[in-house]
Amino acid sequence: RMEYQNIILEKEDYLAVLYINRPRALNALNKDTLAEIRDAIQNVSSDEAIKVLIVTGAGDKAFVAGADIAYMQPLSAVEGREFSDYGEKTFRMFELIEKPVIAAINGFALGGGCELAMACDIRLAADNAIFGQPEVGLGVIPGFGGTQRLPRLVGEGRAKELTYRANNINAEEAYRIGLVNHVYPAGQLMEEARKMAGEIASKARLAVGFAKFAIGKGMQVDIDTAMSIESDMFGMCTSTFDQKEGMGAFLEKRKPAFQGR
Ligand code: CO8
Repeated sequence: RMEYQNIILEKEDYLAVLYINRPRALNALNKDTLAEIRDAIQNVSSDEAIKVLIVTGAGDKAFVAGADIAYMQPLSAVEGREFSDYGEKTFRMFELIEKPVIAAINGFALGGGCELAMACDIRLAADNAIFGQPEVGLGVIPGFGGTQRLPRLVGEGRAKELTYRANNINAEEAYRIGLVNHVYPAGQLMEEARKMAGEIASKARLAVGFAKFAIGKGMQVDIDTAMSIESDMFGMCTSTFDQKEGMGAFLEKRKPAFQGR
């Protein structure tokens, strides 16, 4: 098992919490941190007990203040392309694991930090969170998926304005434009994230995963292909114990006892 220097992975019961843990650099992402994040996602993915993953930043100031500028400054073209690709593929893993990922955004979510949050399924923000894509002010563009996920989340016009102006926005504005699902007082953020994780974990685990798969794949393809992905996943659900149990419990007017199979 990999020894983590830049992240912390905690597990309690059905929940895993991944802390990006470089508070000295406001949790900025360098290559080692990305490598550890990959390892943690693989760990969570293969751990059957874990039903939900929460991603947050260590300390009380930052979620993630971006990719590490000191690391990127001297990069060559080949190295820059490779670092962008490495980060993109790392964040894509959050979308590909068949378990919900909740970002608990507890401060600065800038550049690569905003991009990390956007790769999660659900975004919850502390009221002091700050979002932005400052890249063009540094002579680069968002390179960890931001040029693609931001327009998908908030629409092309708003994504272009945020990207070209490179201005920061607060949690309230992020909520208004649909970048985050909810805003909570900073002191309550983790409690609310855990509450949501608990609600999700009480449902049929495989159905939640199949729903994530159907939404994720379906959003990338034409509507007819998307519908057939949905019916395939619906068929997968009817192959599970939990579907017989869930519908059986309804018909028998009792609470379901899901087993996650
Ligand atoms: N990279 C490296 N170090 C950082 C970063 C960062 N992104 N952000 C903060 N730090 C460091 C600071 O250098 C400082 O270190 P030190 O104490 O050694 O001087 C420490 O963290 C604390 O930061 P500040 O003293 O600046 O704290 P403030 O409270 O004054 O300011 C801010 C907080 C406003 C968040 C400020 O730190 C800041 O503006 N940070 C940079 C934000 C930024 O521009 N992020 C985007 C980076 S670009 C990016 O993410 C591209 C992603 C795509 C990559 C594609 C691959 C090629």
